[in-house]
Parts: sequence; structure tokens; C-alpha cells
Amino acid sequence: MFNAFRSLSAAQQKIWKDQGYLHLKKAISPTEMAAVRKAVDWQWANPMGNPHQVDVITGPHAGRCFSMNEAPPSVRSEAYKLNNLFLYSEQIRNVALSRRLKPVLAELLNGEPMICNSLNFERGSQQDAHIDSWYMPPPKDEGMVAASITLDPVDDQNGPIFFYPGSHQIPPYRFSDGRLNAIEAEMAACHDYIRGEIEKRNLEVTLYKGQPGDVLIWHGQLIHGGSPIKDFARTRNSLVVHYWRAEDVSQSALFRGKGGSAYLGHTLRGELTPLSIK
Ligand SMILES: O=C(O)CCC(=O)C(=O)O
Repeated sequence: MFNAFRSLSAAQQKIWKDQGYLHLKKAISPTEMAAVRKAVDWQWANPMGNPHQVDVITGPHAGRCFSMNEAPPSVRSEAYKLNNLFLYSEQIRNVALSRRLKPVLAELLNGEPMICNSLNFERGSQQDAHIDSWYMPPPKDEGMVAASITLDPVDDQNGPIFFYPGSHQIPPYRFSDGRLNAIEAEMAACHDYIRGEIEKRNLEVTLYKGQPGDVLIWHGQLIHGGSPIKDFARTRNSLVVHYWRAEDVSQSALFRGKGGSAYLGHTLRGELTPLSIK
């Protein structure tokens, strides 16, 4: 068992237990933030043979997914999601499991955190309300948390993350196979259930307005999404990371970086594997 020292105050532990999120202020250093921006710049400057996937959210290509080597350069001025740089980028892994962040994640997971997905954004995602375990169900139900590492100041103009504090306590919706992962044909029923539970519990939506270096961490069952971008001239650079618990994953799937950081050795979408490393 991973030995995490307790790093959260009693007040933080209570917020996590009752509300399902934490806002860590100034947890990421300017050097770490610069490393994330540099990694994204590098991807756009080196598209040749680059297999990372880009989901386009706005503009003429909205709804399409390109591999980096086929993505039109204009996509960078739109809202987009650059998937899974963690697999080949030591810098991204180092920031995702940085000195200040890793002990907190370990305490929340009650075990060693392992990166299972990463997403780089330059603008808000505008993503509908969702629960992460629908798309990245952890090997053990309670073994997942996510974090948004904030690189730009966030306010209500640049599409902040919204979330429902306390919604992680809603008993998970089980799809017909008994699991947490979304089955498309059953999503209408799932949304009805979630809406009903939000009303029953009088849960209210909150916006995350963080500053560069802050991190929002949320529980794998917390309902959240991205608000509409009101001012498209404004960027909202961030690195979103989803974590599972290292001990829940088979040894063959668990990889380690130079500093020992744990990460999944393939992507959950299946588009990248260790074999495709150049
Ligand atoms: O950053 C955002 O706008 C939302 C990201 C998100 O919901 C997610 O990746 O699960």
C-alpha cells in the first residue's frame, strides 16, 4: 500500500467529504505552468507523424477528431481538446503528479495516484454536465479523481468549469451491465435519474473561478462540465488530468516515469500504446 502522509487540513477533508471537490491555491509553480504551455506549443509546431488526437469543439470542424498530423492549424484558434499528452511527455506527467499535488491526490484516493488520461485545453470545453466514471470507469468504483490545473485566470467570461457540490454522494447510476460506464442507448434514463437527484437534494451549481497555479480537484462521481464561453477572445488554458489508483491496475498496464510517477501504459481510447513511441 502506498504510504501517503496526511497533507489536508481538517477543513479541507470536510469539504472533500461533503462537497466532493477541493480548490488548491497556488499548488503549481510558474516553471511547471510554463512547461505545460511549452508542451502544447511543441505539439502544434511538430505535427508531422504526431498521433495525439485533437477533438474540435467549436468552428467549422466542430465535432471532428483529428490526429495532430492532420489537424488544420486553424483549429488552434477554436475551443479544442488535445488528448493524452501524458503518455509520451515526461513534462506533462511531472506536472500532473507534481510535488504539491501528488500527496493530496494520494490522500484523496487512499492510495498512489496513477494518470489514466490527460487533456490540454486552450479554451473552455463547454462540455455538458457529466460524471467522469461514465467515460473512464475506474477498475474499482471509488478509485478515481480528476484535476484541472489552471494556467489562465478564470471568470464567468471564459467558460469556467461548473459543478454541483455534493453531487458525488448521489448513488451511482448503474447501466444495464451493472457498471458505471455510459451505454449510449441508456443515457436518457441516466440523465433523468441525475436530474431527479439534483432536485431532490436541492443541489446548486457553482462556478470554479481559479487563478494561474490553482488546481480544482473533483471526485470521480461529481457532476460537472464547462460553461459557455461568453468572450471568445479570452483563452482558458488548462491541463485536466484523470487519475486512478495504481494498485487497482495490473502490473503490465502500470508504467513509471523517470521520477517514479505512475501512469497507464496506453490510452483509454486505445489510440496510443507504448509500441507507437517513436
Ligand atoms: O475544463 C473543462 O471545461 C471541463 C473538463 C471536464 O469536464 C473533464 O475533462 O471531465
